[in-house]
Amino acid sequence: MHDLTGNVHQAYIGVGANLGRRIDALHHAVEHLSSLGEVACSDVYETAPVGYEDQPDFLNMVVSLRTALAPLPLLEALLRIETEFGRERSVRFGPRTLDLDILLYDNRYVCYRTLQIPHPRMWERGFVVVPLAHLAPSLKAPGGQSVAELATHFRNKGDIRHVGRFW
Ligand code: PH2
Ligand code: MG
Ligand code: MG
Repeated sequence: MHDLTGNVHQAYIGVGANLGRRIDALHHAVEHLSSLGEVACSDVYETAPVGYEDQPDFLNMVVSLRTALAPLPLLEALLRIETEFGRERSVRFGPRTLDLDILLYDNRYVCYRTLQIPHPRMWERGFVVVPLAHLAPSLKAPGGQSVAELATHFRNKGDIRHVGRFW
């Protein structure tokens, strides 16, 4: 899988699931992301729903993906992985069997109609920042804090519970 340059890019993918067998969804995600490049996985967290609150708790993790895919082909590949797992799109922020979001892609800013990178809400979401801190603790968030520092503000509030390391 190569972009026009053949270079490898560092992407971080947010993974979430809150319907059906949630751990199977994460397993499906890791297996298929592995076919797009080299992966490294954060620990898994169980998190209270953010945004639309009347829905089950999520399992969340972040996957580091080193891939030659450019942003839009990567997005298309992620949507295919979601659909293969039976994802249907209905309520925005609502329940989903599998959600794969591109959080970061190198140091790039991308703004297409269908894709914005960095993910526009990632820094305010503990379910993203806490697992990201496993993979990229010293990366700088927009306010200048490291991801590790930012993660401490979200931990220990009871809405982000450590489940364990599966991969
Ligand atoms: N995803 C959303 C909306 N709310 N809440 C949690 N805890 N975890 C998610 O992955 C999540 C959410 C939209 O994608
Ligand atoms: Mg999402
Ligand atoms: Mg999504």
